[in-house]
Amino acid sequence: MKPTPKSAAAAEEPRPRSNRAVLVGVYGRQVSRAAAEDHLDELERLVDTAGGRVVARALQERKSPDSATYVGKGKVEELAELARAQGVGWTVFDDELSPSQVRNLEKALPTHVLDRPGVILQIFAARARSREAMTQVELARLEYLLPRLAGGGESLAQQRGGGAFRGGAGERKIELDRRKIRRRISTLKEELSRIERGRLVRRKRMRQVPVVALVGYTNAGKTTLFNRLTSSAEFAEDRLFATLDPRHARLHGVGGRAIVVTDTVGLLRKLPHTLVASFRSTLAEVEDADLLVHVVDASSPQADEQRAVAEELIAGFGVPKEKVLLAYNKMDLAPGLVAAGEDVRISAATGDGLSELRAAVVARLEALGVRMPLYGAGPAGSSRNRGDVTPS
Ligand SMILES: Nc1nc2c(ncn2[C@@H]2O[C@H](COP(=O)(O)OP(=O)(O)OP(=O)(O)O)[C@@H](O)[C@H]2O)c(=O)[nH]1
Ligand SMILES: [Mg+2]
Repeated sequence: MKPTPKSAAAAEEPRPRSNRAVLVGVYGRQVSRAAAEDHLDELERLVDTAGGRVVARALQERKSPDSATYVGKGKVEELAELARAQGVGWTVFDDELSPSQVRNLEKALPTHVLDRPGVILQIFAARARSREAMTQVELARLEYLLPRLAGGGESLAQQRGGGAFRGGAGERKIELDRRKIRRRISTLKEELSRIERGRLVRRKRMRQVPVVALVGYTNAGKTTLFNRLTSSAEFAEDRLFATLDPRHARLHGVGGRAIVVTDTVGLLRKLPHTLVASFRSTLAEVEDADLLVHVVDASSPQADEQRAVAEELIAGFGVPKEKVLLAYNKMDLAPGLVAAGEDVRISAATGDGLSELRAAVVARLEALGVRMPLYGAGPAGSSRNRGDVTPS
């Protein structure tokens, strides 16, 4: 796009240090208006989780996103005016922007420019706790950044400081040296495969015990359920991606059978490809599990879509259907829902349905021919650990 005098001016304006954000999406041939609204709702939660404050949303009807500016030149000018009027620091687009779109938008808007994968990367960066997750995040960010470096990409580079919305980080200009970044990427990859090898060794040692992985859309209640099933106190909160590192613990209340439960990172639509690739090893937990409990937030108006997105990702990991048990969670908020067949209705918050879930897990593992060793008559048999399947 040839810069108009107006957009050239925007390029020189200082970009405000503000966490005020405007969300931008498009609808039209492929995406209905209602679906686009839902996606913006989710983007708003993502931005909120990342520390931004959404002050306005713009939905544009187009056959498809504009190749130069995503929304088209006229709309960009409107967005620039809105941003000036409202002191907006960030314009956040609901889809992944191409490097040239980022460049054009940064020229035309007096704000930083961010896209959905960029927001997700920020959240992952802020939440990663283990060395593995931190390495994965850094790798994903650099791989995301690299193709966007050719001129522009300024806002994206600044995200490296972590938590762009939280201010401060945006001020420091980092050196955009492709060669250095490439070198760093290969170092990180080596480091990751070393960490991964260590994990494989540990996993081999645990082999005799079947593993049940809790999977599902972010915020479905996996960690809350994990805590209930294993009596641990992991961090669960009403934010997206509360969990970034899988945890393992013993499943309680299954009559002394040895079963390990693992909590996993939440799934999400439009998950950045770089992230999926880097998190392959974390998600390998999913491929390796003997059984998946797919947790669905039954109270969400988007429950069906979230379930479909998760199912597609799960199928993409190569997991056959028989290995997935569906658990409709938050039934305390959605009492009307009727689950079909072997699906289980639960409330991780109140504990309702958990004994049925435990029984269903054991039954399905048996049906799959998975051996569940019994813990010996060890002294560790507290009544909670040794409780039977039926009453929880
Ligand atoms: N009412 C109700 N709320 C629930 C239930 N289960 C979980 N929640 C709430 O839902 C929110 C998300 O729960 P988490 O357990 O963190 O969800 P998660 O699936 O682990 O989320 P990520 O780790 O972000 O993928 C928290 O505020 C929980 O308290 C439930 O059965 N009923
Ligand atoms: Mg969680």
